[in-house]
Amino acid sequence: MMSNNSLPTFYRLSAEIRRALELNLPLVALESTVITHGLPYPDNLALALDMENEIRQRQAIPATIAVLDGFIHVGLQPEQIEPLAHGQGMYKISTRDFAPAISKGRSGGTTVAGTMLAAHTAGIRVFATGGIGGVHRQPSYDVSADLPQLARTPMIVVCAGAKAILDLPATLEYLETYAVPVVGYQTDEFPAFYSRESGLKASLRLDSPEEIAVLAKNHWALGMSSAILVAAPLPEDVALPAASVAGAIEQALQECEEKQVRGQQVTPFLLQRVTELTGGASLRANLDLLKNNARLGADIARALVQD
Ligand code: PSU
Ligand code: MN
Repeated sequence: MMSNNSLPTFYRLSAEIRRALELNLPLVALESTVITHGLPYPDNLALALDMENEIRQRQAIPATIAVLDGFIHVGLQPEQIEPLAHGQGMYKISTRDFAPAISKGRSGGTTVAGTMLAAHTAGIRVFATGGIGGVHRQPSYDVSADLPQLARTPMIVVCAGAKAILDLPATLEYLETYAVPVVGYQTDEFPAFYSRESGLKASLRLDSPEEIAVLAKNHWALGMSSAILVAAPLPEDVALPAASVAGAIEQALQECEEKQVRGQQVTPFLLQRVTELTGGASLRANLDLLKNNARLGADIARALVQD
């Protein structure tokens, strides 16, 4: 169990991560539900390794987080990422699912919420992902555990906004209520994952990693224990027009309702259907924005350890 300076026994930090924490080197956490449930094989495997490389090229250290045989791993070897990418028997592990996964010795990918919990416990302050979960448009009550975790975890989370499968205005209202500043990175808007615009405003615009680091330090100096959500629009050359994605989203939502998909299957079902219905362009956009966020995460992590 947790004692002074030590983690619960079911945590496994790689030697590289332990050393980086001791020396206060820039670290960027990465989630793994995007590997197990978010992207098809083999793109998911290539992507996981590419994100790590992008972070290393920017003089930061990647900490991919997953649960393997009931242990929470922080920092994975490529041979530990491989079975996650194959996906067979892999659980989707959000905050609710940690204790069951640990108790039963399961393996799986950690969601944004799950990754935040583990990364924060390990002492990591920056996390790069693709899209966060949020308030769903339907079924009638479905709010991702990502939102309450953002409300209670002092970390910087870099994303490309949230997919328009969600109720984006309600998602932003939730973040406002729970004191999570939403930073538009080099934009005034909250981006909508495949599209650079949503028509909704971010809380503020910041144009550099250094300004984001200062904002985060001020936020936490105020006694706040919530996250800073940095929303970076995906690169222009891979962005899809919002109108071209809207039809696919409507159809996916309708099928979700007809098939009565519920609980933790809702998000993977919608993501997969939207990907199928929009074809290869959306997959390319998804991979590019993840790498873009990894680079920004590394730059923010470096800014955060300076001074
Ligand atoms: N959005 C994406 N891709 C993803 C996810 C969300 O565009 O892979 C994953 C993330 O891991 C996120 C999770 O934390 O889905 C949210 O699932 P739920 O809505 O069941 O909380
Ligand atoms: Mn849900």
